[in-house]
Amino acid sequence: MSSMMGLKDRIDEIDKELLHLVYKRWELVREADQNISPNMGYTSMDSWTRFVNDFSDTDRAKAIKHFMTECGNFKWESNNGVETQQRTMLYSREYQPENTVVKVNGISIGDGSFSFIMGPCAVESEEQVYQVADKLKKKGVRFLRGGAYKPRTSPYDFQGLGLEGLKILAKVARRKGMSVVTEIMCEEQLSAALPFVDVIQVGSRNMHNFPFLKALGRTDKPILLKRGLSATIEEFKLAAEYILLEGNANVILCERGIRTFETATRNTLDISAVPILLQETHLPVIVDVTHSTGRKDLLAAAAKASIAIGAVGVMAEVHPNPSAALSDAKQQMNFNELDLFMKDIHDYMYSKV
Ligand SMILES: [Mn+2]
Repeated sequence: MSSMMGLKDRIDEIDKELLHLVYKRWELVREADQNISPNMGYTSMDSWTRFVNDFSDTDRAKAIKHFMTECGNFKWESNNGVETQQRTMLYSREYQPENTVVKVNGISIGDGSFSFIMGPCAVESEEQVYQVADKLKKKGVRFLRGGAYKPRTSPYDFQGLGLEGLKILAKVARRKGMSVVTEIMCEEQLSAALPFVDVIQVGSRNMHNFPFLKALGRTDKPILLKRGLSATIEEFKLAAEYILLEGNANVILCERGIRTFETATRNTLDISAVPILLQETHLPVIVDVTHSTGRKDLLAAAAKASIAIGAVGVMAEVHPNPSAALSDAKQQMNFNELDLFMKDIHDYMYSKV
C-alpha cells in the first residue's frame, strides 16, 4: 500500500514537471505563432506531430498522446496511419463536459435557473432608468440592461449618453440590488466603464472585433457575447474562443437573430442555434427576443420557445413610454405589456411541471 502511495507521489511529481514544460512550450509556441509567417510552412502543431510520429516506441508515443489529451488542448486523429493533432476548443464539451455557470453578484446564470435581462434600449435619464428598474425589480428581474454607448446603424441617430449614462445605470442598479448589463464598444471605453458594469455586452456589430474580444478576455468580468448579424454558428463559437483563450471563462452566448431575406421580423430568430450551441459548447445560452423579432406581439412567444428549447435566459427591452424612446421606439414594451409578458411566461413555466 505504501509503495502504491510512493508511486502515486512520483507520478504527481512528474506531472507537475511535465505541465511546467508544456506550459513553457506553449508560451514559446504563442510567441512563434506571432512572429513566424505561416507561409514558411512551419507551425508549432507540425513539430508536435513530427515529434510523436518519430517515436518508434509506440508505448511512449501513446503515453505522450494520452498526456496531451489529458492536458485538454489536443485530441488525436489518425489519417492513413499518420497521427495528427486536432485542437480541442476551449468552448467545447470535449474540453469541459459540464456546463459553465457564470456568477454575477451572487446570482448564477446557467445553473438551471432562468434569468431575465431587461431594461430600456438606451439610458435616457435617471428618472427613466429608475422607473424601469423599480418596475422590473418588483417582477423579480435581477439584471438591468441599458445602452449607454449605442452602436446605431446611422451616425445621425442618438448615440447614447456614454459614461454619464453608465453612471446613471450603475447608480440605479446598486440602489435596487440589480446587476448592470451594458454594451461597451471598444477597448478605449473599457477602463473607465469597468467600475460601473457587472456584465459586459459585446454587440452584434462587434462580434468580429477580435482585438476587442482579446482585451475582454484579459478582464475578469462576465461577457455577454451577441451573435453577429451575419455570423454562422461556427464563427460565433470562435468569437467566444477569442475571449476564453485569454483566460476569461465567464462567457454567455446570446442568440439575437440573423439577417435573412425575411422582412416580417427585424431579424430572423435562429432558434435552432440554441440547442446546437448547448450541445457543442459548455457556455450558457440566452435569447434576445427584442432585437431578434423587433415585434412586441412576438416577444412572449419567442421567449416561451427559448425556454422550451433550452435557453437559460432571455433579454428584452422595457421603457416607461416607448413611443417617446430615443431608440427602438417600436419594439420596447411598456409596463402593461411587461405585466402581460411576465404573466404569460410564468404561466407557461408552471404549466410545464
Ligand atoms: Mn435596442
